[in-house]
Amino acid sequence: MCMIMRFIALFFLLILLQPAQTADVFVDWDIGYVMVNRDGVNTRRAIGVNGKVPIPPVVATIGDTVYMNVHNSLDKPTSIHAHGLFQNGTNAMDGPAFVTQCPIPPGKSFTYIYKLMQSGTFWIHGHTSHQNSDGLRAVFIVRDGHQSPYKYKYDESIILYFEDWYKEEFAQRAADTMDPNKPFPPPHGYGTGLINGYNGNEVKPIHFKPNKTYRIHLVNMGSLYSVKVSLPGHNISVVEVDGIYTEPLEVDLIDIATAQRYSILVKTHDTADFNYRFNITMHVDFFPYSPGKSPITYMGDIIYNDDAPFKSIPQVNKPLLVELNDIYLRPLDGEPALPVDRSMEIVLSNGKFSNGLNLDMLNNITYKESPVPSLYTALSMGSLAMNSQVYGPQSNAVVLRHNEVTEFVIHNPSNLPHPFHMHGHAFQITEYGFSNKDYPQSPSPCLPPPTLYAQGAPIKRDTLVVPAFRKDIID
Ligand SMILES: [Cu+2]
Repeated sequence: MCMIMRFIALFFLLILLQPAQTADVFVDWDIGYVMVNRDGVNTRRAIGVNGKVPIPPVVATIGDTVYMNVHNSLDKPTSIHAHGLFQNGTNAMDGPAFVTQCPIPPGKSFTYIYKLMQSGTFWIHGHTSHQNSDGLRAVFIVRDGHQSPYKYKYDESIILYFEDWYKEEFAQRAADTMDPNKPFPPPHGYGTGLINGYNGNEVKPIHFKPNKTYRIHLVNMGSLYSVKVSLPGHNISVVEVDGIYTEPLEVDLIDIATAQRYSILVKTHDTADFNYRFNITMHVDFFPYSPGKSPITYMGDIIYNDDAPFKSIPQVNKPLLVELNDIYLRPLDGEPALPVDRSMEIVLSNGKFSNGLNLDMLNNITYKESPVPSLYTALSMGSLAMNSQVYGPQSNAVVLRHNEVTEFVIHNPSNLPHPFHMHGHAFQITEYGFSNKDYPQSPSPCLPPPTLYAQGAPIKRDTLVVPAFRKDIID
């Protein structure tokens, strides 16, 4: 081979050895009604994509640009939100109707375009009229690129996602819940758990090879139920929450509220001598205890070897379950608690309105969509954009300044736990304690639980649960 040919060969070899370049990812979603039987009992109308429910996960890589073309084949407006993405610089692609865009009318299309600047576990769902609850939801995994700072190694990854499913469509369930003349919770409120899209009673096994490390993406896409996940006989190490990498935290059980996500690493046993089981318990704290309805426990198989017996894990040897709590998690980047520029209180309450409905309120306002998307108001009002009044009396707007650190003290003086989610941000969770706000349902004076403070770097995430009668402080 002459010298020039060698150069050419070397040149081609170098091109082949280049790390994978970022790419364009095209996703086509035709949103329409589908008749499905998801709970094994009832066939009902659901909202699916390209004629399907469940909707297959979307997988991309950090640095990719997503072109998500959405066509609306429903008879009502729709829009799509990628939950957990900051959309920094692409705010108009976030998806909530009348906040960042007008919804997509029936028969029309819209293309969401954004570059993926984060990696981890997310989900994509309808953000108009709670269409997510009727099936319009899919897991969204953003893989790390070659330049990933991620220090944990794993051999393979698995997705486990959870949904709740009901006989009635969401609109019916919401009307019953808001009707003060109907019992709460509504008698038909108990749902069926779905695991990886299918009835939890028929959950497919997880296949493990010996001596490997698996990353399991856990996603709760449900609308009411929290999900407790455990893999008895295996150690669980949490390494990611809501797209934020964490210092590894060993736990026995993870309780995942609606819209929350986790990645866990599981090291498998050295040999394939035994098979195991995993447990998924779905629960809603405000439903009266009724085993088999709430909580509902589903059991799945962990198969190492089709011919091996199942290993029973004796309860006596089991140490006290360590339930995961945000306050014990640390972000991998070690960012300390930010110095606070200003503090605001958010108080949750519930009231009966002149329209006869029972509605929840934040700071005594029940949210109503503005006629104009708030983002458009912000972009068209000039200096008045800093005045919260211009966003409409019931949009309950709070105007934040760029790069200012705002502390939110979120009070939940009600008797129901509530998840809170913030679009476009991951917030630090710095304190967690008993709310001193008056509320008719506050428990009779007894010793309140101690206040917990984050030690060192507080965890950052985009969805947290404020338990009943508690407050959380986030920055
Ligand atoms: Cu979101």
